[in-house]
Amino acid sequence: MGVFRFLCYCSFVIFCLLLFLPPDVFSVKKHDFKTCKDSSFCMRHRQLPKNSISFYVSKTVQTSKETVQVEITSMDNKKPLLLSVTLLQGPVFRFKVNEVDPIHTRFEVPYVIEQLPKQQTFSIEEDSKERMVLSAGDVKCVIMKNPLVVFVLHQGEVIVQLNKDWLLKFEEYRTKPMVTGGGDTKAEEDDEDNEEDDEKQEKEPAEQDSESKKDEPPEKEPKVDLEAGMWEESFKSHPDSKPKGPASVGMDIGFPGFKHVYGVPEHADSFNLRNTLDGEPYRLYNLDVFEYELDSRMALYGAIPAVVAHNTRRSVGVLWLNAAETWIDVDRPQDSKPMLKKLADFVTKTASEDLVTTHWMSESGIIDLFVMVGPTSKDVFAQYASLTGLAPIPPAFSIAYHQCRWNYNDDKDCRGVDEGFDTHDIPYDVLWLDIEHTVEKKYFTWDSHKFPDSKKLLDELNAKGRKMVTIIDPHIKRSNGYHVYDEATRLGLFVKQSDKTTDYKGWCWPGDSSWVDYLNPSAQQWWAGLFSLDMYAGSTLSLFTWNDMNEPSVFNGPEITMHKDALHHGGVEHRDIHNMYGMLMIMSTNRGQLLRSHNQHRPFVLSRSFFAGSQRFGAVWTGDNHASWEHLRASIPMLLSMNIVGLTFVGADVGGFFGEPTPELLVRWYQLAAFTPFFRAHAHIETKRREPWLFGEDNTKRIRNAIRRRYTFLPYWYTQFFKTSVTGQPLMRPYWVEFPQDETHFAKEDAFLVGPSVLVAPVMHQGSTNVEVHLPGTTGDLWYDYRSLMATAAPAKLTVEADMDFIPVFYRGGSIIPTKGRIRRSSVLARDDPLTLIVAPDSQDSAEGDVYLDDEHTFQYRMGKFLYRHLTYSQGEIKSQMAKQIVAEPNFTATLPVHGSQNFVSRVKVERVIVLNVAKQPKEAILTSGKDSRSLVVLYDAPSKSATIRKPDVNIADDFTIKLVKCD
Ligand code: NBV
Repeated sequence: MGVFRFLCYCSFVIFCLLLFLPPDVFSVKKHDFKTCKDSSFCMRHRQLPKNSISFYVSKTVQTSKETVQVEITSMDNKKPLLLSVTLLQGPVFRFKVNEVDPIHTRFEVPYVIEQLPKQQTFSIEEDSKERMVLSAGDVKCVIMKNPLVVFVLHQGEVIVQLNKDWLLKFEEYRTKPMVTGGGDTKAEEDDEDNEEDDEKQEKEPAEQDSESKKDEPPEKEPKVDLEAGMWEESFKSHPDSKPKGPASVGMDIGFPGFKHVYGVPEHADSFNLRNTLDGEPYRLYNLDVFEYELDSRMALYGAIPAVVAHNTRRSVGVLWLNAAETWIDVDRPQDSKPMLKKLADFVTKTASEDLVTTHWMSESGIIDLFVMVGPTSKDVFAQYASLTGLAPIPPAFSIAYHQCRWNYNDDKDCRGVDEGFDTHDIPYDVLWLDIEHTVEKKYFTWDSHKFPDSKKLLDELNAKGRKMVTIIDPHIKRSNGYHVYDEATRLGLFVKQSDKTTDYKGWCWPGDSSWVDYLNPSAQQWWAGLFSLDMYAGSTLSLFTWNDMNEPSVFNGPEITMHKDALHHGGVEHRDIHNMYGMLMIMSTNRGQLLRSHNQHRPFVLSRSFFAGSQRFGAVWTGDNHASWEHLRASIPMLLSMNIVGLTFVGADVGGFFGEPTPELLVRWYQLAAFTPFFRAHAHIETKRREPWLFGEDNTKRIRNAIRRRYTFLPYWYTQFFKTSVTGQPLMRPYWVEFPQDETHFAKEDAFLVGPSVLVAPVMHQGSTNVEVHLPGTTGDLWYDYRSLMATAAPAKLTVEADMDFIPVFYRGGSIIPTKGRIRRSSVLARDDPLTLIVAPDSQDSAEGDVYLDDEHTFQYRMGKFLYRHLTYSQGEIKSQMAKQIVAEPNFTATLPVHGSQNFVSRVKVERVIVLNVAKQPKEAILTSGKDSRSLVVLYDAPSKSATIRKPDVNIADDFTIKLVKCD
């Protein structure tokens, strides 16, 4: 035991040393992480030949107007499973497959579906020997009975097909067979060199019984023992005792008529998912991957098992609700498959020849599949939000700029940085403290030498409207006398080892640690209580939280995470909940922040790990990226992938966490990130300091401008955050969300839109001073250059000059964008500042937009204390009215939770309106608001054709019109 502890200690020390070596020396250690071949269930599913084992409907259990339940039986093992089909409002079809009478209860994911949408009724149009047809309005579900294949149709078009390739595989729990000799464990040596492992595997002849030989794949692949790893499995030196044996589930999901599928974050890969059959499947298994590599399907910190498929006519989405390790193959063959003849009667529209098939494989749990029918992408996003929840409006400070580094060392350092921003006239809202601020990495403590009076520091920053964030990780130092450890031990709130009694132990930053079991409702409650102001000494209401390492990261664990056979509340194996551990943590942290303010103040939590539904609890960042142009480029597809599956408040470390950015890279990073939802600079402890003013006058000016640009657009951002909070629409959008028919941009990932109206085409190549910008749309659509204010007709491809001072940004014709022009130290100080409205008319000389305001930090808006104004422009006349619906979203409207209330007292005025594309100098403008009618001065800039209406000084809460008067 002593030797073991010593060895553990040595490996921990080596691990830590590696972390501090100059980052360039290392790149990702691939062999620390599994490939599909190292994961026995992945192999068992992946090697299933298509159309080899079919299921058939063996019995109808229940049919009602709301649910159909049938028993389905595999030709292979004759064991029945229960398939139930329901239709939810959306419409969303839900398909569940579970064992009929399992020997262990199979895990069903809690907390993600907050409130199930209402069930819809359907009629059973047909129930014959061949098939059962469920129908409701535009949608149908056709269950072909033998072999079992399920089709979802919308308006007569097949949009999703389940089990078309007969890849449905469900490993029922069973008792372990008596093994004579040998065992089935394929223990591997703890080799440093993975190639040796590979060789060894290939040399070992696979033992296969007659049953598995039947399914033997074609000779081309090296033989793999498919029986191996069923009852015990090891990776490197880490055994997995698998007490319940094999329990995996899998199925193919096809999207006929689609060529493009997106989603399943988190991967550092292209936005448009690739064909995986020539390599590894996409893996979802939350991991702390040191120096992650790009263009890779390796798992990263977070997992959302959902995809959206899109073509020129429609979008459709699926959510595979399973929190266990999951792999997804994507097959996009060139040749099309003929439609099943028997189905042809139902198909009124024929999809194109395109077909993308995905193959989902999870280690345990059940199949719980939601098919979001669309038909527009905006419908899919709303349907996804109706299942997994909406991202609430964050406190306004959190969408401004954040300054972080590992570490701001002490009180003096923090004050120095804070003053630096003031001296250099750069706004910022939040200063972050990493792990070094604690006593020996004991979270919820402050090192009193470094921070003798944290409250004073917090209060002084708060006086300038600024907040702080401290890091709180889930690993708790095993140290008697540390209140968090003592209490969690006493109350039994840690995850347990597989022996069920001892607390799970591992190594992390504090050394010997245990992990809080956030699945346990008592642990959630207790954790939340730790944030109360009297429990968290030295904290105030202006201190917020960063949850890192919550995959969870366990330095000496398998793949640097927790053992799968560790046990959670209720005897649930870690294997079942792994991908949602991080979400459970931030859920509890979020609850803690709510509790400490008696539900008065909006929480802010940043998390590295995430799962479907995490959007309800906080923001997420893309982890430890690198100061390289490649990582800058990768940030867009990564953030877009998250945004289209509900995770909207996301960003990447500005400058790159590892390594040293050149000043040019840093400037370009700021310019791009100012247009991403979460905007934070961060750096590794070993990097040189990189506060914005350390790179020479010119670069300070450029970074200052980039950050100020963020502050200028904050009213637009805040309005978008509000709209996302009621509609579930992405904040950062790929072109196809706004231009669904423009196929040329379906794979685009070097430019994006913020909301519907602002297009961003960043500079992401060293030395580049121009960008090729594609302005999407059809003839008649217009775009306006942010700098020159000049209009360009779409569709267009133009080379836009982008010297070091700017990146190309365009306003969409037809929109009105609220901005604020005054420079303050923080967003809070600008709360009552007046607005500048930018009117960018379309070719019909009309535009619309909106602006949302509330107190920016409480929940009063839920009681109707907010303002939501609808702004319109037509033929020289601007109008502001109370909005009753979410507008300016083509094809999508959502009614407000509280109809456009005027209860909120606003001091915000409109100080300027800039109307673009005005052909001639107007004479004046007439403002009318209630009884007030005034003439306003209009300045005209002939080269840009922009008319600036000066000082309307009307409160944004008031109804008003401003009319441009032409010269005679
Ligand atoms: O807490 C230290 C870092 C943190 O700065 C970073 O942002 C996290 O992603 N943390 C990871 C642990 C160590 C990384 C090498």
